[in-house]
Amino acid sequence: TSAQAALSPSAKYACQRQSPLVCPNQDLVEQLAVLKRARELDLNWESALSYARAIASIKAYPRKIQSAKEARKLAYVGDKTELKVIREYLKSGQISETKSILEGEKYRVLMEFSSIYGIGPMTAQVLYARRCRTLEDVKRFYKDPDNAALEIEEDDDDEDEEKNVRVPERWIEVSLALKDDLSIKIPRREVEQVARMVMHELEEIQPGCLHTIAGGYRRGKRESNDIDIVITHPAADANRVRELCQEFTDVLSKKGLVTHLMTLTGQHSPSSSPAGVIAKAFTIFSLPGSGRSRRLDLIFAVPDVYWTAVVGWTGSTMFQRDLRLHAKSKDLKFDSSGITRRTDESVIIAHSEKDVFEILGLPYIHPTMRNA
Ligand code: 8DG
Ligand code: MN
Ligand code: MN
Repeated sequence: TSAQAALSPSAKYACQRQSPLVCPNQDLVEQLAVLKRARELDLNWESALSYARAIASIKAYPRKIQSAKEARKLAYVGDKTELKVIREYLKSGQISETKSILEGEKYRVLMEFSSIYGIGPMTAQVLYARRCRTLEDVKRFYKDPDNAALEIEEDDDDEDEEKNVRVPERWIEVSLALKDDLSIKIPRREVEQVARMVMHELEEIQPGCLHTIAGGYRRGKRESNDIDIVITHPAADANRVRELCQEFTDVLSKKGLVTHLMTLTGQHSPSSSPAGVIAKAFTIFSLPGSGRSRRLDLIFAVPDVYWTAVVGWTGSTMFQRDLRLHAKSKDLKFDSSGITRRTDESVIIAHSEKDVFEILGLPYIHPTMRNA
């Protein structure tokens, strides 16, 4: 089919390429990722995106790159800037700018600040400009009421859904307080354990729910930063989905399993999803016994958008970004809350994950190959 033919390492969109977790050019990719991150932290989005595209393209390339000529053939690698550093890497095994960035103080400080949930590059820059250099400085900064009106954003580029969501300052306080726990990555076994416990609790208030553990876990990452679970119930409408989300987080809170509720959307947030077909709870979950705090994202979806939600929340961010762009090129609109025709806004329902790809005219790509 034409969709199959489009599946190639040099295809335009990341959602048309197989991107393994670890690729033959992994070291190059990691050195380029430092440049990308540094551009993000400098608020140079255009350059960051350009590196992100080059990185995603290299991730899908199935052989070790031997020459600049070979690299130039890849989508988004032909640009002068990228090609120059790749040439340097191929010659010396090292990108000198990457090395100097990693040795500098500013990058290290901004990386640490932006690792706090709720602190994005913009806020990290403000904190740095206000002479914060350690997390202790940041804590002190937020305790001072004169500093209260900081511009705060989530480190998240989910363009369509989350545009208007501001992260409240108390998240940052919570994240700072729990920083030691939250910075410990979550092994797969524990992701599964938390999901089992969560679904067991859910069964008590609403039997018959279906779920998929999404996020990096589903892409095969051995350790995750948080746990993302997409949930539906065959008979739930939009109202019931919102209700369930609310009810369930209440129950988990009462039982002490959820210690903090960072945000609950889908209530009266018009930006979240058009018909309120998705409700989200970003929480902090405390695993009994271990006592360790973990970030847990619960996404409740009506059955009609369950599979688009699963695809959306499986990521990666770049894979999802290109799903949207690819859909747009076909006059469709894709996001976690569904697929619609741009011409008449009619809704197209996907009945499986494969269906999502088929509707978008894409070859199916296994979750472990979506690490663009
Ligand atoms: P990890 O850092 O959690 O280990 O990796 P991840 O699982 O890939 O990242 P994530 O921040 O948990 O996001 C998972 C995917 O969910 C990501 O590719 C984008 C997608 N996503 C949505 N909507 C939203 C949203 O509102 N916020 C966030 N953070 N991600 C969203 O579809
Ligand atoms: Mn995740
Ligand atoms: Mn998440």
